[in-house]
Amino acid sequence: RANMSEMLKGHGLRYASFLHQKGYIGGQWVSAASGKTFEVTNPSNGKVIASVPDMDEHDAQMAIDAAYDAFQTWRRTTAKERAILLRKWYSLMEEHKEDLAILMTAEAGKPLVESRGEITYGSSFLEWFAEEARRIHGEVVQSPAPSKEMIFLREPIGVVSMITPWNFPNAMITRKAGAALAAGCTCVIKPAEDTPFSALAAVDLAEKAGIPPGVVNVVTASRPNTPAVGEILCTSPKVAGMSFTGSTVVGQLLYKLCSTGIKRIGLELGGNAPFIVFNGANLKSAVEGLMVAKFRNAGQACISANRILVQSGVYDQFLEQLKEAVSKQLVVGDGFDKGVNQGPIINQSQLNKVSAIVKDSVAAGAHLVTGGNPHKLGGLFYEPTILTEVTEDMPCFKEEIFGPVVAVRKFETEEEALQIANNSDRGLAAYFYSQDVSQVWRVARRLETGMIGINEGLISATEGAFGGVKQSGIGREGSRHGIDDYTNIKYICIGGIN
Ligand code: TXE
Repeated sequence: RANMSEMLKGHGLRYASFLHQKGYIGGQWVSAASGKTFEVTNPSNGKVIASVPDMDEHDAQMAIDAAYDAFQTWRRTTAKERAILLRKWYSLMEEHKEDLAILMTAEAGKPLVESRGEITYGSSFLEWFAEEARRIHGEVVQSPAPSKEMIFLREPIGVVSMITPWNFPNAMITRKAGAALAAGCTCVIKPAEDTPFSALAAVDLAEKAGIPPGVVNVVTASRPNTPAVGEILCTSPKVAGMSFTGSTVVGQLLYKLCSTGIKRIGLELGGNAPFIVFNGANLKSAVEGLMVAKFRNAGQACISANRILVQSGVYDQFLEQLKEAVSKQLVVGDGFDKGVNQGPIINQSQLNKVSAIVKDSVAAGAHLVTGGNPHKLGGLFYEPTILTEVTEDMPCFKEEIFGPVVAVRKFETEEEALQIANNSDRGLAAYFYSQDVSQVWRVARRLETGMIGINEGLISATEGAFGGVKQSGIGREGSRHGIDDYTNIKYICIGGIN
């Protein structure tokens, strides 16, 4: 650790104390009861950053107990009190942005500019939900009889378990925890095993902001221990709900586990976003939009553009401009190096997945325009890749690639584009470029996704309602709707009024 914190200091880390090597339960920084730990590595160079506790279901139960006890008092705080604490947490996160970004780049490999951007995005949820906390209103509705009054109260659901992914290790925590705390819930967070330090550093600041012990807890666990931890987080009678961001297959598993206790569940799962460029579109802005929607975080985003559909009238021109942008704009390397804008793939298993998708698609007849191999830097780096002549049955169109690979297909008519776009069991995001107003509405209405970017490649925003349809998930995060998963409506009927 000494070496690593020295190394991180070299990158500008001010407070080595942010590199927590303990879990956080009931306001205490704790080891696993078993004493076991696991190592976390930097995906840019494979070096060990430090170790964190390898907690199991017993540790998770302690965290649930702490959250349950804390809920009894936290639920009775006023919205204003909670808003003040959330705002304090937000300010501290802003103040320590650079340190948080350094930790994130070290464990997630993201270019430092992107890590800074994520902390800005992540902390913005705390500010947003600080404001929303004071606008969680009940309703008084018209009753069917003059002798009755009917009231709906909005109450916090209780303890919420949160399982979060490695691709946005800060924002996926604040987007959930900000909303939960605003509503009066408490939580137990199980961050991805690749990126626990961002979670622990965020919670360090929650503690410094004065958020009471037990309101936010973090349980770190290795892959082998994760299923048992996940099970207790879904099935403990003290848990009221689960909020998960990750793969569809794990989402399905957690959904099943939650069904036993009829727990509330929010799921943000994988996508397979179509990105459609129609004849007449502004090609310059379409290419710019695609570069952001595809290559941000090396393509490791659930709203990453996955299936690129280009109408025949602009196909050749678009492809030329795309090739130029890919060859000129992308600099692959260690996220700490200046000018780098494409970091490594998070781990070997994800790199294998990306490689296999490209290989199998090429074997099935896709044309490799550029890239298609591990990058010459070695390790977990992959070349920016363009595939054309893609068909719908190829892995690069059927699966979520989650890597820096653009798969392009030509189409003739709007109807054909819509059919291809909707021919997926996922429905998270879609993008399209068009200058035709009536086409804009037609296509927006017919695309079967939870979110659509029209002439825009960057749709994530605190104010936006983030979520999918089909197997991409349930519920919405961010926006004012982000609170809904964390509240119940209690209906009260008062009779005997004369
Ligand atoms: O996801 P996992 P992985 C997609 C993307 C990617 C694929 C696999 O396509 O290539 O999923 O990635 C925890 N019980 N997305 O394997 O396993 C795990 O510890 C309880 C999309 O990394 O779903 C981590 O905290 N928890 C996505 C979290 O689930 C379990 C982001 C996500 O990991 C568990 C990530 C279990 N049995 C991947 N198994 C998005 N929506 O942005 C794993 N986990």
